[in-house]
Amino acid sequence: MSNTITKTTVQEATNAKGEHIILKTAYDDAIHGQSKYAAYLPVYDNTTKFPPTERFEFHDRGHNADPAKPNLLNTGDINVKITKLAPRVGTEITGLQLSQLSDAQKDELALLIAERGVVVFRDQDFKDIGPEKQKEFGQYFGRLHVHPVGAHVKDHIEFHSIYLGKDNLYRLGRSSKRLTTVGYHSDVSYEHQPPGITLLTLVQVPETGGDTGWTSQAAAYDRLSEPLKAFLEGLKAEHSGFPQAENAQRDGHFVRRDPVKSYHPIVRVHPVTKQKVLFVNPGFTKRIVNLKEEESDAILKLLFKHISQSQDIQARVKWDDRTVALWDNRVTAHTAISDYDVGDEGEGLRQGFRITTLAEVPIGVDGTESTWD
Ligand SMILES: O=C(O)CCC(=O)C(=O)O
Ligand SMILES: [Fe+2]
Repeated sequence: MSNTITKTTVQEATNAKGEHIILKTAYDDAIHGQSKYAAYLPVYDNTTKFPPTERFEFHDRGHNADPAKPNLLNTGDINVKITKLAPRVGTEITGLQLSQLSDAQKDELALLIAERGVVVFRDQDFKDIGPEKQKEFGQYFGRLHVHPVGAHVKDHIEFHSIYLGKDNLYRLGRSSKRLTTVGYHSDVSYEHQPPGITLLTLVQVPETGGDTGWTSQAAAYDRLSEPLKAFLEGLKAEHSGFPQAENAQRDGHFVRRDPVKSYHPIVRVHPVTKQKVLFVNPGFTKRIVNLKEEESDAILKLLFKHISQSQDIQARVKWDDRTVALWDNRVTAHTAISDYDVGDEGEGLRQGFRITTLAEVPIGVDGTESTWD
């Protein structure tokens, strides 16, 4: 689907370094220009190119945490409430402000996110603390990812803008040829050092709908039979950023970094919890290396169905505009659920932003790392 259903303008602007750029806005300024969160609406820097990402050292903050998490979970504060979203995945916390957490609390949070897959904080002031503090919070957990093609927010290319409204149907367009909007994925898993923790918050939510779903890739692995586990543990799968870049190019979007592919272990070991997880997802995993095409297709189809349809290893979160979700892409896959009618005035507007941190080169059960060409 093309951009004709997105209201765009092209402006002369400067980037964060003060360099001259061409900035494409992807919303109707007449409607949203004055809105409180206009600074988080989708834009595209159509000038700035990024070189390939080079390998870097990653230190997982979860290593620093006291496994009992006394600072986060046992503060003695009666206002803090912690509940499980579902037995196998997800924890919800109220009574703690992300913006005020100490380093010890953030370390314990990193571990909790790894253990529970996703942690949802309610009644947060996070969306109002400003982009610099938001970025600083994200950076605590790892280097920030710049999406190779996605919409960002003005002056902050590390923020991935989430927006679906009548003036920008791009996200909907991507799924209009399919029966469902559900598409489980682990964020940009094609990267050589794919994301650890992603943070997502919404600043405007539809009347109802627009939930997000998570599935536990650790539980997905645990459910497999022992022979299938043993078979998959020796294999790698190709995760590709090429289709995403080709679609973006076809739709007139700027490709700021050349697409990459990685060959990641199918069974990945989390560096802190040592959990084994099934690291394939329908969004980006294309084939199993060394298998014949039909073998690879059949096994991936089985695994994708397992991940997407096993509601007994999933959790679904209903948003409000003071909710922040943080998930570990190494142990979960997730999907937006675009069930609301964006064409309906009362029903349809959803806006937010995502901050994504990069983690280690994935490691398989036998200690071998991912590879790339
Ligand atoms: O909008 C959502 O609910 C999730 C979007 C998503 O997958 C992402 O931002 O990574
Ligand atoms: Fe995502």
